[in-house]
This record gives sequence, C-alpha cells and structure tokens, in this order.
Amino acid sequence: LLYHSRQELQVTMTLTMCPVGIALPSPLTVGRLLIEFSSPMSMERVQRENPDVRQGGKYTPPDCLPRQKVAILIPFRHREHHLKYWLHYLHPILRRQKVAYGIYIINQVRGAGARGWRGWGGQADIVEFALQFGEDTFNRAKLLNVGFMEALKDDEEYDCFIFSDVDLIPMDDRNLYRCYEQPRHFAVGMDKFGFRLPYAGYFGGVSGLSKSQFLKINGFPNEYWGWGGEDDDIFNRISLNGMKVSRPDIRIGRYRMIKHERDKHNEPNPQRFTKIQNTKMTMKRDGISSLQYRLVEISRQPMYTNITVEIGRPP
Ligand code: UDH
Ligand code: NGS
Repeated sequence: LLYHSRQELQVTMTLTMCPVGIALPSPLTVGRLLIEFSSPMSMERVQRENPDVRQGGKYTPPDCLPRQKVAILIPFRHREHHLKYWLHYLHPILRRQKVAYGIYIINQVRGAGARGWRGWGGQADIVEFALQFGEDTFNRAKLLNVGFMEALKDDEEYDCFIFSDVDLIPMDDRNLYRCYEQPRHFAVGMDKFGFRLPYAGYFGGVSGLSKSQFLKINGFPNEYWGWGGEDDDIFNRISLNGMKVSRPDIRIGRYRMIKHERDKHNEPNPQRFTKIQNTKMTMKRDGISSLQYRLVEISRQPMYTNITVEIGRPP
C-alpha cells in the first residue's frame, strides 16, 4: 500500500470499517422522516446545509471506511424544481447511512439541429420554446446506461449503482442505499400506490445493482422510447439471468412522490407491451454492449455532477 503522507497513514490506521447494515434502532439513522414539498427550496440552501459534500456531489464518511462506493444516477430533463428537493432530502439521509457516494444527473438534450435555432429570436423564452418544441422522446433506461458508463469513467472504483427517479424521496432512512446480494428494488411502498407494490414484478422508481449484477444482465435496454415498460424489461433480465429481486420491509420502503403532470415528449410507448414479451431475445444484443451516445458536457456542480448527453431518437 502506498500512502501519500504520514497523516494519511495515521488516519487510515485508526479508522474501522463502516457498519454493513445499521442495527435498529441505531444512533446513525433516525427512522421515519417527515417529507413535504410545500416549503420553498433553493440550491443555495441545499449547499449551505450540506457543507461536507464535495464538488460534483461526492461524499465519503469521515469516521469509518466505507464498504461500497455508490454512484447514484438520475435520469433527467426539465425537472430542476424536483431536483432541489431530491438533493435537500437525500444528501443528509445518505450521509447518515455511512456510504461513499457520488450523485450523477443524466440530462437528455437534443443535438446540433436544435441548437441551430439559437440564432433566431434572441429572447430567452423564444429560444427555450424552440428547444423544447424540437425535443426528442425521453428514454429513461438508455440515460441510465449512459450514467453507468460515465460514472465509471469518472471513478473506476464505483461498485454499486443506484438508479433513482428525481421525484422520489424515501420516507425512512433505514432503507439503505447500497447494493445487496441480489438486485435491489427500493421503492416498494409509494404513496401514489397506497404504500404497497402495484404488482409483484414492479421494479420502477428506485433500484440498485452492483457492477457485476448490472453487467450480468447486459445493462438496461436502450430501445424503450417514451413512457413505460423499461422497468419491467429490467425485471425480466434479472429473472432470466437467474437472480431474484430483493426488497426492504414494506414498513421501511415507503416513498413520497412529488406530484406532477405527464411531461411532454414522454408519451406512453405503444410498443411496450410487445417489447416486454421479448426480453429473452433482445437482452443479448440490446444493452450496455450496444450503447451509443454523444457526450455533450460534464459539469461539476457543488451538489451533483451534471452529464449532458445526446442519445438520439426512436427509429
Ligand atoms: N424524467 C425527466 N424528465 C422528463 C421525463 C422523465 O426528468 O421529461 C425522469 C425523472 O427522473 C422522472 C423519471 O424520468 O422521475 C420517470 O418519469 P415520470 O416521472 O414521467 O414517470 P412517472 O411514472 O409519471 O412518475 C408518469 C406520468 C404521470 C402523470 C400523472 C398525471 N396526474
Ligand atoms: C406498468 C408499466 C411500468 C410502470 C408501472 C407503474 O404498467 O413501466 O406500470 O406506472 N409497464 C408497462 O406499461 C408495460 S405508474 O403508475 O407509476 O405510472 O412503472
């Protein structure tokens, strides 16, 4: 082992491993949390309240050696308002959970064609209108594949990947954001489903796979454009590869969702029902092995890393 300084050597020698799970009740976690979205939120406040989070939204427990390095990946487009609440609630929760992590926002944008409009009006709202009008269909699972690749390029030590919608906040900090023996489904009890699973094979909202579990299923499908079905395809990939989804207790896996209307350019995908019948055939060719995208920008914000990407459009 190489140590950079005597000080670092001393710190390393005195730290013990962070706890695997957190015994209940625990001095670290607090259990059930009050989650609400009515008070206004600002990025300045999130920053002020999370001074130990490093540039790019990274954190390492100062008082123990973390067992896993977790990349948290959020598929994203035009949800700045939700992101502030997500960061406000999740940074303190993750800190209490004693895990090393980095937050990555995977932001879908359209290519050069749309940006050509910028010359036209000059006024910001006209430009914004033109950009949104010319937008492509959203693709959640493909964005998450991009997140997996880019997080590993940023830090090859990530061994756990958690995939979270931007509008889902855990209501109990004993729902530990880390990887398990089997692929994990975290969002088991969402408020909109009466705090129950909507169906046994539901894998949407928040899920997590270790690097090897993710590679075993060839990552996520790239070919689900628009809303629905991609999470069911991932569930199929897991089962077809001999793994079994694990979940927290229903009393602990409760979530609040920030209410919102359906987004533009993310209409329900009419092909989703036939596609999920064919996972067994498609998973070998469609996945992380066939992923293509164009990286537009990586920007390190104080509370997260922003990965802006072009992922194309449906054929
Ligand atoms: N997402 C974006 N921008 C978009 C679309 C999706 O950021 O334009 C991301 C975001 O992280 C979101 C996730 O993808 O949480 C899942 O998409 P979704 O929130 O649209 O899916 P959900 O099932 O909503 O939550 C479907 C529409 C519900 C309409 C209800 C009207 N009352
Ligand atoms: C299923 C969808 C899933 C979706 C789930 C919950 O029907 O993608 O509903 O949707 N599968 C298909 O459409 C094949 S929700 O109530 O959150 O809008 O996640």
